[in-house]
Amino acid sequence: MSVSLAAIRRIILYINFFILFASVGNFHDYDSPRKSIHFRCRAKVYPFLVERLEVSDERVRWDYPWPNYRPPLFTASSTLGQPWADPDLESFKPQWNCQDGLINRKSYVGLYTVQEGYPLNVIGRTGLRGRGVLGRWGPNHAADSCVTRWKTDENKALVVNPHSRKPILQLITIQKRSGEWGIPGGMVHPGESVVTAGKREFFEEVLAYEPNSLGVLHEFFSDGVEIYKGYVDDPRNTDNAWVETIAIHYHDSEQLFDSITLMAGDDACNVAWTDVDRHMELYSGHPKFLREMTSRLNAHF
Ligand code: RP5
Repeated sequence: MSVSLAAIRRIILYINFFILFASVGNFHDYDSPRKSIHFRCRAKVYPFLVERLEVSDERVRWDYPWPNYRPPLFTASSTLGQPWADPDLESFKPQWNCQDGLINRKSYVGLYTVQEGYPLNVIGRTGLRGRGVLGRWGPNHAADSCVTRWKTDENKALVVNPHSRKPILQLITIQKRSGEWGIPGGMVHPGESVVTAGKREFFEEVLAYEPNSLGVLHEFFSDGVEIYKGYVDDPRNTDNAWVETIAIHYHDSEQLFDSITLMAGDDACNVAWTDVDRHMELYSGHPKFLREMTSRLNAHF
């Protein structure tokens, strides 16, 4: 049996992500927004076993003086020459902070600084320079689709949490190949709208492009509510490249999903309805969306 170089590279990448996520753990402090927005992207180990320079909470902000700050530089060779990735900045001069042809290089957070030709992370230091494993310098725009339903018992009655006395929401989650669970989503393609990207990723990862579900869900997906727009505490972020997203909430109040079989596809290896509460462990900055969706519907959290 022969194994291709690409397959070996892929396996190494998954192992690296597994080590990364195991070392990061699931930190989300709902009572300390400042910490929870820029925590995972300071985890020591980065894919390919690159190590970040340690950045303490008070040193995150760029205006905190740190004259000798010179973190390691890393841009994964696996991203070089890919159609979804920017070229090296030596020869490539993108239009920062604006719509650059089909690529949106604006940040939802505000204007970011460009220093010596490199965009600076709009939140602050991460302990790593370069583009890491991300495709774009500056903001990498993503879209996330949060699909929920009420949890019901065998008689179709709402299941209520005995402590909060509020009904329990269930959310469609996918398991990434790294082992972590998250909300279906992915990067916005050049020229694509965020809403279209969110739907496309959902159909790829949750319904494995099942064509019959498209018709049933067409109207459902025209009725979403934006619950988050901004920076994501993604473990892949660096000082010069970071993820931002728009998360859209779709609630299935008409039990449309009762007739739909979930089937993991694309980069998801499992898909499931999961009960929502504040202890839920989710990939990247996704725990942030849980509070919004539960408070919108006055559900248990
Ligand atoms: C997360 O990474 C975003 O919220 C989005 O879900 C995801 C996009 O990255 P890929 O899944 O496309 O790698 O930070």
